[in-house]
Amino acid sequence: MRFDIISLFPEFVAQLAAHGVVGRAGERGLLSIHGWNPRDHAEGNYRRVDDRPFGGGPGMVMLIEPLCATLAAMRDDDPASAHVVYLSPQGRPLTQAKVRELAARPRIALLCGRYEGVDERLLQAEVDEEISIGDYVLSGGELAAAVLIDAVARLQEGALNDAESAVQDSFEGDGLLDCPHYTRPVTHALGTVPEVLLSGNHAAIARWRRQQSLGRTWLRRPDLLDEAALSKADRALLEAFRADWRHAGGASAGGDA
Ligand code: 9D3
Repeated sequence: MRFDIISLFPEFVAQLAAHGVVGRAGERGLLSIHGWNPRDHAEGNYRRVDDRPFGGGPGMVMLIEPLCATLAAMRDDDPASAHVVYLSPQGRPLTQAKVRELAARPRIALLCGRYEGVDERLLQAEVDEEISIGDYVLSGGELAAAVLIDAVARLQEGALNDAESAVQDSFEGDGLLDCPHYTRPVTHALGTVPEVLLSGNHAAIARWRRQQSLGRTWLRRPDLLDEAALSKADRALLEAFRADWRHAGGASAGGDA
């Protein structure tokens, strides 16, 4: 899979992607990342890439021409068609379902805005979809691009080691949050390890983990919990978790809404 990053700081995105799972996917030949800087395709002594917005107001808007020239250079380098994504606060929120969809594409171009954004006409003509990574304000699209690349790269066949296997992750598996994890020592000033995990009873351990996943999802992310879609066994585990929670003095507000 090929990523083309269009950004005033393309080496920043490439650097973020040089480590961990993404870096290894690159080394394994599963992924290549190419950076394109509109500044290199801007005209004149000042190599302007932005200008003041028509209608007035604060901030600057990225110019059409340097971006058109950048896209032309990118297509000249490889004419294979690219799915063009504009990273912006106005985009659809990135979800694991969207990540899966993007991971199946052979080539994605990521357009990163700076300043107030990009001239709307360029977006209309060149962008296939607009994506946000969440409801908070970043300084530009570069970190969002790095997030998207990381999430997509780890779904490439062969990118993960066994220990990192994607199927067990929240969202990737059954849409529940992960259960708590413990390692040595068994007794510590900070507390002890739940007994069931030391019991050697694999069925009981699996049941406990499932219950913790259900309970934590109910407490922390009730929006992820579609109780109607749970099996009868899951609903019973969750009901028992709630009973324990109330018994331990947990606020009833948790997931009762
Ligand atoms: C102070 C700037 N804003 C005026 C209300 C608008 C604004 C413009 C550009 C806010 C942020 C940005 C830069 N952000 C991104 O390019 C961006 C982003 C984000 O800020 N949040 C979540 N996802 C993304 S993807 C790209």
